[in-house]
Amino acid sequence: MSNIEQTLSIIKPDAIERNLENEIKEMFKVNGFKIINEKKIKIEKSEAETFYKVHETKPFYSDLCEYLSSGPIVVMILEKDNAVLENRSLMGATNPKDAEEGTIRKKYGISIDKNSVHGSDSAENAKIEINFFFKD
Ligand code: IDP
Ligand code: MG
Repeated sequence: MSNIEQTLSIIKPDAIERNLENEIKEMFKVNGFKIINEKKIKIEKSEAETFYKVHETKPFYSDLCEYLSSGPIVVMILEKDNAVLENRSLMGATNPKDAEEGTIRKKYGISIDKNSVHGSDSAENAKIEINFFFKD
């Protein structure tokens, strides 16, 4: 049975800065994702704090929000069968050191904080995150 879903993906500042936007989008496309909507934006730290609110008690929260708001990012709505899990698997582990061959983070990630991409971790959070960036 098919389970077409949408998920939110972000190409983070470290990847945009290294001009990896098109290569990363290509990885999504060859892996069967459709880019339904996208925009390149720069967010305020306060917006990053709202977006990453689930992590507010973590020691890295402030640095994480500082980082996500440090430069341009590309936010995208990706669509595919089981998009949420499929995207998590294409992204690879949070720490690029632990990411498997063929994943985006293995290929492009620099470190646990500069790991090139964000992806929603559940269908429920995907809806919240898509709504956060694409309200209308
Ligand atoms: P995810 O991006 O794989 O879903 P999360 O645990 O949701 O990982 O963490 C959100 C982001 O916070 C990560 O992508 C990474 O950039 C950063 N992060 C997670 N754990 C650490 C850490 O231990 N030190 C520094 N940054 C971290
Ligand atoms: Mg996460």
